[in-house]
Amino acid sequence: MNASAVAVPSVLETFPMNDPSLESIRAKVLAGKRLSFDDGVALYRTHDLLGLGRLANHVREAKHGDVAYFVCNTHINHTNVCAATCDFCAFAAKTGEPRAYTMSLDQIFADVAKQPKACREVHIVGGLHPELPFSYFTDMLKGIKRIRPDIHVKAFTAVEIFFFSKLYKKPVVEILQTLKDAGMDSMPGGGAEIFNKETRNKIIKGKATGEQWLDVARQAHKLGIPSNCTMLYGHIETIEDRVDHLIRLRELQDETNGFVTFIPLAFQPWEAPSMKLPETTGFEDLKAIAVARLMLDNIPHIKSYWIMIGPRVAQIGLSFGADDLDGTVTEEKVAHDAGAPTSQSLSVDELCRLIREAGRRPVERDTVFNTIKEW
Ligand code: V47
Repeated sequence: MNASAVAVPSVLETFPMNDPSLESIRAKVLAGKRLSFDDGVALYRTHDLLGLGRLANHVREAKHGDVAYFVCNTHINHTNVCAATCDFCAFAAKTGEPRAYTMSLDQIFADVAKQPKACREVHIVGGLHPELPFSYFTDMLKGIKRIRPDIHVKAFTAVEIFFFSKLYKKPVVEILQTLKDAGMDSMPGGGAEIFNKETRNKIIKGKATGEQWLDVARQAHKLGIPSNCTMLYGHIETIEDRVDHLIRLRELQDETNGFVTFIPLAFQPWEAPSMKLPETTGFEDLKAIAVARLMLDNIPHIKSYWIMIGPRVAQIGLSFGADDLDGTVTEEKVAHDAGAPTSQSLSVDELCRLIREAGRRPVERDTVFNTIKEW
């Protein structure tokens, strides 16, 4: 700063919090200090949404200024056949059910081939299919790279990797290395749900535990495979479960620095098989984004996932801690099978409009946040 310039105090420094229980957190945020478990609980409990937003926005702007990111991407959900039973999941089907499907490799390759040149990322997630050979996955990756060597393949959640390790009787590290060699560039963050064992066991049968999910992510990061992370909220989890989940992600990130983005996933209840619960509210969705930004001080990006919270709330999320809107997202099935009322995709123009109206600068990125274009 030039010697004669006067430092202007930020909004956060100037105005006290409406909720006095947030005052000590404000002091920590201004000092750049790490927040505790109790701080996380206080943030979730507050009704001062605007105060919470101010705190989160302070951190968001310190990290990313006025930029908001998006990616031109597409989703491939190669199979919905799944050995696990998750009460919240309307996507999964058992073999033999009329709605069960598995895409052939040729169908997958045709889907990739029809993507415009501007598409930078293919996001691949499927059910835990107990009968596919491992070569289905390695051939899938190699084939996609043959068709589009320039496209980033973000494929297979930690839950799928753990399942492959059991099914094909190979250590996780070997599965990861083989998939990396075949073309897997990074991993999506799904399947984390909620780590707390008691809560997880009530809603999930037959898939990786929280510890196993974290261990796969750890091993991936050590092999140089970056990944995202998620938390499913708005079901039976408690506030303490949510804070515990965020802190476990933060601890792993201290160890590996391999997480790129955190995505809060709002429970989509409409077609969920055995969870009759209301949809999340705008208040809860914005809190999930803001608390994540404040607790996850070491994870660079927080996503406002318009597919699950709708473009209207996602846009406001850009002032509550989020710096990314995900992307154009064609062909998404997990949320839409659960009845998500959002559209199947947004155009670049629509994403840019949402971002500009929120007072941010739209920047198109690749999966690992290299800038493709400032719009
Ligand atoms: O793994 C399943 C969750 C995940 C429901 O990494 C549900 O960039 C809400 O992980 N309501 C898939 N959530 C989505 C996902 C994701 C999305 C966008 C970007 C990235 C990324 C990852 O959705 C599943 C599961 O955790 N899920 N059913 C439901 N009814």
